[in-house]
Amino acid sequence: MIPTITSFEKSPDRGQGLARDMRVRWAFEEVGQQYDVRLVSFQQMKEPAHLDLHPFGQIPTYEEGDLTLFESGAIVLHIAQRHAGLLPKDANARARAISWMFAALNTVEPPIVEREMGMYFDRDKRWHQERLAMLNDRVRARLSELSRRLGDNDWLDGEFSAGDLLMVTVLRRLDGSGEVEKYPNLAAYVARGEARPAYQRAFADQLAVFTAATSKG
Ligand SMILES: N[C@@H](CCC(=O)N[C@@H](CS)C(=O)NCC(=O)O)C(=O)O
Repeated sequence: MIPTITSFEKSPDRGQGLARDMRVRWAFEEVGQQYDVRLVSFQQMKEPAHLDLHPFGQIPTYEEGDLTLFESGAIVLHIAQRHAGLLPKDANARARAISWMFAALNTVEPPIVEREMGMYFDRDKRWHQERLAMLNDRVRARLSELSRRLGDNDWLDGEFSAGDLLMVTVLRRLDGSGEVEKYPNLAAYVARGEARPAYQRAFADQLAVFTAATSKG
């Protein structure tokens, strides 16, 4: 049975691959699993049919037979556990790769998203600049720590894993800010992820959705 995921009908990122379905698409491509995509509008995401799949009314979701999942990290982990290619076979190495998945989503992504939200929603507040400075510091602290740990390695812990897949998508959320570029090894790490054929296929597919939606008007 081919799994079905949900994705934005018209992504607010204009097809830059920053929406969280990109991680899931990339994971599918890495392991060679076909998948279907059901596009949803912002309105549909808040309607009962979608809320049955996703309690918070968001994308992505995953459906396969009688299994429904939400949370991009849980979905990527499920794919990685089902197929070879995203988690090492050795039990300890596998546990470490899963630690990196959590680190990406639980330690590195939160300050990045907090900064992003501040930029979108608080620009007109009188305290915005002061808060932004604090949010930038928090992001920079994480980038500096991550850069130190990555060092000259290609990936975070041995072979490319689901931990790298999630970390690269998280760092990509800083595209255009110039923050990642301050750490050449992190910029090269993101570029290595983006150069993977599986990433490129996933990126092209989500961009095609946005392009089709835009041409329809
Ligand atoms: N922690 C969730 C976050 C999901 C999320 O924030 N999805 C965004 C798209 S990237 C969304 O659906 N936003 C619309 C909304 O929250 O109304 C995950 O990783 O899946």
